[in-house]
Amino acid sequence: MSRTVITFGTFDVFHVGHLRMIERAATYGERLVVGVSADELNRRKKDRDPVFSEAERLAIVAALKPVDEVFLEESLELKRDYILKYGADVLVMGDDWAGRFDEFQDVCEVLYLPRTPAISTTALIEKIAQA
Ligand code: C2G
Repeated sequence: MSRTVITFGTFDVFHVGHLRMIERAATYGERLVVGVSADELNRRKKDRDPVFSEAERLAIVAALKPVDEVFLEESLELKRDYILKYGADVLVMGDDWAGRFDEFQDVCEVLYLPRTPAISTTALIEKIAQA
């Protein structure tokens, strides 16, 4: 049986932690669908604009070898709709979200994978700003 995996993220200032998460997510099925957070959602969530626009972030994620399909994640409240729309069998998230999406266990398997240590978009932005 072919399994569809879905994962979500902003993927701003794309780095190796993002890549590892996408590579590991892909190993749980045959098709990987990635929801990329909209600029507006990011503003609501993090109180700042992403460095790269949603169109740029979508283009970067779509170009990755393990990724079969991308879409714009407009709202955190629509997760169940996205899971059903894309026919996901597995939802993969970083463990910074551990427990937060357990409510979807009735429609798909929910997995939280450990994050890559010591790298983040925020730390990169600070490092670049100081350079
Ligand atoms: N990630 C990771 N290791 C890092 C940094 C990020 O494994 N050092 C993972 C995160 O856990 C996440 C993915 O990479 O699974 C994307 O990270 P973010 O862009 O920071 O995602 P976030 O803004 O938390 O968006 O609907 C939920 C949101 O869209 C998630």
